[in-house]
Amino acid sequence: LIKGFVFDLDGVITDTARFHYQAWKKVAHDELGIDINPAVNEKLKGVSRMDSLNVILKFGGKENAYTDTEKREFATEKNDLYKSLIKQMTPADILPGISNFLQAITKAGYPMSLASASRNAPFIIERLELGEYFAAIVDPATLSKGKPDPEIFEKAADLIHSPYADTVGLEDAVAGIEGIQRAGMFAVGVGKPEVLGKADILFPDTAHLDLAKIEAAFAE
Ligand code: B16
Ligand code: MG
Repeated sequence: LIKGFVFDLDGVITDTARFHYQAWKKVAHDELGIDINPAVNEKLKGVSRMDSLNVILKFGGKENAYTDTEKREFATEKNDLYKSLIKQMTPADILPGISNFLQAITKAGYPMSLASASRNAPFIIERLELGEYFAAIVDPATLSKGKPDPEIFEKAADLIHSPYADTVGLEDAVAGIEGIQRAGMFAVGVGKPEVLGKADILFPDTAHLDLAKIEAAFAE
């Protein structure tokens, strides 16, 4: 039986990827002389702040051009810009169907926690006014490895005392689905079959998420 749900944030609960992209695009252009494109942006999803910077530097052929101190400054500048963008977020930025889905899970009595790589996740949850639904949020500063390592999902399940085999994880990224499955959990994908074909159950978008279907697929 299902004992708990662990959620990714960006791409499942809200679309913060567009703000990450906007902030990285400016810092990459202004500070690094690198012009990133949507294909690079795809590679930043679910990846930590520093790793995102490294992806961009590699794309621009500048992976060894800066000291660690300089890199930290670029990351801080990006985050300051990002924070000014997410300040404008409101509950209207919750993805379609998510509010109803969270309500249904709560009504069914399952605890939920957040497995987001973002250090800004608590602030975003507050802006979206979804704090009441999540019993816990993993602090990514405590992680030694990023997705697709299962660590973040295991911590999220531990925080709500949900045994891994009885936990359902939701993700929109390949690395996230892999992490959920490596943790021994049931993976719910949100996205295209070409990308997320490995998920245990797949929904084309958040509006189609259906708790009864997940429970039935889990019980199979
Ligand atoms: P921050 P998720 C991830 O969120 C984003 O997808 C990724 O683009 C970002 O770099 C990462 O959080 C770190 O975010 O700079 O705010 O700490 O998909 O794991 O919810
Ligand atoms: Mg995501």
